[in-house]
Amino acid sequence: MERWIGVRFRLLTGLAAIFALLGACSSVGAFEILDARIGAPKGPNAALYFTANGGDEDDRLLGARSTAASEVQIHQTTNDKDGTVGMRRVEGLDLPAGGTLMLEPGGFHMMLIDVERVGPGDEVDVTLVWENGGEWTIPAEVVDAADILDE
Ligand SMILES: [Cu+2]
Repeated sequence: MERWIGVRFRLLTGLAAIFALLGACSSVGAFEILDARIGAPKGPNAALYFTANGGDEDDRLLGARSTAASEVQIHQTTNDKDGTVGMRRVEGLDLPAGGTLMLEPGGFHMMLIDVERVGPGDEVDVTLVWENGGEWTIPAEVVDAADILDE
């Protein structure tokens, strides 16, 4: 009897933990996406940043799309020797099992090309395409670009 209670309690605790996780972030199956945010665009393009925590298997982010943009590309911010800041397109980004992939200012970002007119407080759905994890649509909040750079 005591043992049965112990097992049942553990099961309930596990379920509670799973529901807490689901409520806190976009987490399906093995890995999770946190803190998805878009810098409010001042021109035709906008940058999306997020953190992805890997699951049991290696994965790779292959690309993305959004109904709010004509195209979504993976970019890396570059710094030339003369101090010029630019960016280049990247084919994909690895998310190792148990590892973390961070898209943040000065590093990697997803570039929303020809994005709709959106401003702080708006939410944009972006579908991320993973090699093993399939397609995930996540909501990304549009925030003031200055707030992102201040982080
Ligand atoms: Cu870019």
